[in-house]
Amino acid sequence: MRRHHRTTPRVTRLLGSLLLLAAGTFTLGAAPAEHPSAGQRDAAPLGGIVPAPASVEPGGAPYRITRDTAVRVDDNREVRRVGAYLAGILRPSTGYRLPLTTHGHGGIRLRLGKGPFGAEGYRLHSGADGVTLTARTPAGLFHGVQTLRQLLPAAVERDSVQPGPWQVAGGTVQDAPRYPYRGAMLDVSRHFFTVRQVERYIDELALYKINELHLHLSDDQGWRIAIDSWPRLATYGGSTQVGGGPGGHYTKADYREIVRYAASRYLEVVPEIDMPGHTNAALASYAELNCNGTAPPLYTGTDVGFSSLCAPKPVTYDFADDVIRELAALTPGRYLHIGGDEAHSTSHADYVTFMDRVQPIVARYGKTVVGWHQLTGATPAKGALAQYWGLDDTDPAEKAQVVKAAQHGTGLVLSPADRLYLDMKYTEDTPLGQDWAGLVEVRRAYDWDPGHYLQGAPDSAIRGVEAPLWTETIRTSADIDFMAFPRLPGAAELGWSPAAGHDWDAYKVRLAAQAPRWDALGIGYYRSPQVPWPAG
Ligand code: NGO
Repeated sequence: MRRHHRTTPRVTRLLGSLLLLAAGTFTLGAAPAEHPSAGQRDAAPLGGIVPAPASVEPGGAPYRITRDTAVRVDDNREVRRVGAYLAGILRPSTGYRLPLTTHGHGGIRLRLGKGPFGAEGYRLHSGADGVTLTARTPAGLFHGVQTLRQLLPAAVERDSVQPGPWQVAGGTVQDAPRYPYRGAMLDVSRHFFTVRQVERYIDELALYKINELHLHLSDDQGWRIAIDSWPRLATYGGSTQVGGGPGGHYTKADYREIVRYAASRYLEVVPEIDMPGHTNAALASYAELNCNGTAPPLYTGTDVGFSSLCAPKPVTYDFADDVIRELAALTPGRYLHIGGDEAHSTSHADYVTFMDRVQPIVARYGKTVVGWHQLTGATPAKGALAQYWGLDDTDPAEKAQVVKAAQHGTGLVLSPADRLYLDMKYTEDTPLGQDWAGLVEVRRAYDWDPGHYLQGAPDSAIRGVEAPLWTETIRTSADIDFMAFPRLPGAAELGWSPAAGHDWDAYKVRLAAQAPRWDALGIGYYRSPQVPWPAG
């Protein structure tokens, strides 16, 4: 692939941003040389987006969306749906009709076509006559739409009519992700989040081309998904949360709605039932799941590592079978996450027995196992993914165990806690979050390479990255936003953009340019001093 934009000398860009900063009139975009006219003042230069596209060839006349613009789609249900989604974003702020049509020419065109796009890539071509997005799949078109969104002025995100002009820089973007797994996790157990709150987060994730939503559905403090064969899990086990609030759970209809909404944004839901530890909510709901036959009380604290399912008891596997069967039936996605972290109250032998018995259940119901990387201390099933959540300085022996599993075919999703845990405080003054893995400022979250993180792990084993948000201290959507922004877009870029273009100095300028968009979307964020935010 050609890399015109990427070869822009770094020094020039850096100098450009410094000059802008010095002038105190920071405008959107990384490369001032690409800011020719006043009408373009507020629009991003081609490529000045997050995550950075694989290749950008700026040039030619820009395209301006006007009241005569139509959104032209292939005569295909899904393409039409992506077109309707795009029009839904553009109509309120432009005030234009933007009709969806399969006829005519010019305007904004969404088409399926052949090309080097892979399953999720796209090409965006912008010129005087229109913008054309081409992809092999609707998912590719959807990601292309996110690029188009970011190329338009931030005011396009507002829900009332704005002045415009609505101009897209001229040129061609050719784009495809580095990794197939680009995830975010939301812990809905420690604090419960409603369907609407989850959907809000999904929309935020989609803007950055994240394609996996991992839901941490059970933990010591709450069981959040209705299971018909074990109804007390949700009705009793879900009846509280950290600090003792009312908790809550998803009915099957709620969960299906989340899955449907995620799919409409091209995200796959990865449900997690954490086992055999982190199970107090289940143990409290059913006495027979406990080795001693006695149900403990519900738990609303934040300690970890004290609970365990009873590996020697047959009923444990009936339970696991029922839960996995019902959850798999609700889940169109490929994966089912079985946790496996911090089983400190389970002996190693019991842990291995448990995983040996539970992993085949996941396979029986047609899903692929994902587990936290402690799973590599047992025998990961064929095709399983292990999610690494250690630190840069985790014990080399523990890392070696993960690397060895990767060499034997286990796929890896990287979530280093001192890089990608969105619940870590930014600084010691951050009012929310924890600091057990250290403080994680924006640069630290971005500035590492998933391809070279675990020495010795084969390239083919690295399936991608995931940014987990644990919610011991997180209660509201505003809390979610503050911890996710601005670190989440960095995680997304690590998963999407080519390693060759990774550059903090260029990234922080593109990141800063996102802030007016977050303002327009009502997303509050941490104004890290490491990022050259626009004034105001
Ligand atoms: C750990 C622990 C979770 C905590 C989280 C808080 C994993 C995989 N297990 O991560 O239970 O909520 O840290 O940062």
